[in-house]
Amino acid sequence: MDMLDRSTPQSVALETTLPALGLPAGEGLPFSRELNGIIRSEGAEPSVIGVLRGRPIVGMTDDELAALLDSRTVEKANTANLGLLIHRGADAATTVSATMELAAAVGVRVFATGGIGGVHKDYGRHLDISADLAALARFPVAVVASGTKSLLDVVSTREALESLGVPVVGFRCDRFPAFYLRESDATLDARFENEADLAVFIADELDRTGRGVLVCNPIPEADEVTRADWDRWLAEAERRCAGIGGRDITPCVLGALHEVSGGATLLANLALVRSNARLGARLAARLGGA
Ligand code: PSU
Ligand code: MN
Repeated sequence: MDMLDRSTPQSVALETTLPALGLPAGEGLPFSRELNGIIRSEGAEPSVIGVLRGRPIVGMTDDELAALLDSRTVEKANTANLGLLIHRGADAATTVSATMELAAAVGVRVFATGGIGGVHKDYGRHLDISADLAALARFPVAVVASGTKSLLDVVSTREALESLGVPVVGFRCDRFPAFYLRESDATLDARFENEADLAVFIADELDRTGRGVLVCNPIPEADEVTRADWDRWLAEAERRCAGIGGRDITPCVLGALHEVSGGATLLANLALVRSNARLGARLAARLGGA
């Protein structure tokens, strides 16, 4: 396969579904530049991952990312359809699962994002479980995230990770975070206090198992949303997305939340991704021996 690899030993993978489909139009590129700056300031290297005209790229330039974000036909790629989109020469934004697969293919071991996909709530329709969960059990990448999006069934998502045998550890937290909220009812396998110790665990665990690790970093306290606001916003967002399913449900609910909350969930989303990029960079700098 024709793949462009610009990774370095200090690379932090970044996904393209977030800028392409998770943020309002026009905000993806400036935010990506900001993340790149944060990662470089910590001595690591940003590696934005996506697919342009059928070619996977690890370490997209700003111009390449701009082309992807401008593409009218951008598709959302997970591990199920990634190969088909490559085969068809498509433009594709990679989700957590597809980003992990491409990162692992070139040996990138750290990936920072917002929240992983998971088990959707039961709206009385059918089962919907993100490919992100199985990817964590398949690819040797440490994913730094603020748990799973609180619009999902958070406790079932945590249980599914356990079933898949994925270690779920917290950075300075005791409970599985729920994206906009620092805590959920679910627990973690361990708490880590410092980056050096966490980096050693990650290196050993990825080497030992060839599988992934989920590193949970809760949203900064100052940016957390209140439980009461959250419950209200989610109820309204779910009403607006009634009848939508499959790969379109997450972007729909995220977009509706941003509107219903007057932009508050968007600010929270950006804040937690920045924080995860910083932690990912510190880990990658240590893993890469910088
Ligand atoms: N987190 C965000 N915004 C997003 C996503 C996560 O803050 O847009 C994306 C990620 O790419 C994740 C995907 O992998 O949503 C999950 O989609 P699905 O439920 O269809 O697997
Ligand atoms: Mn799904």
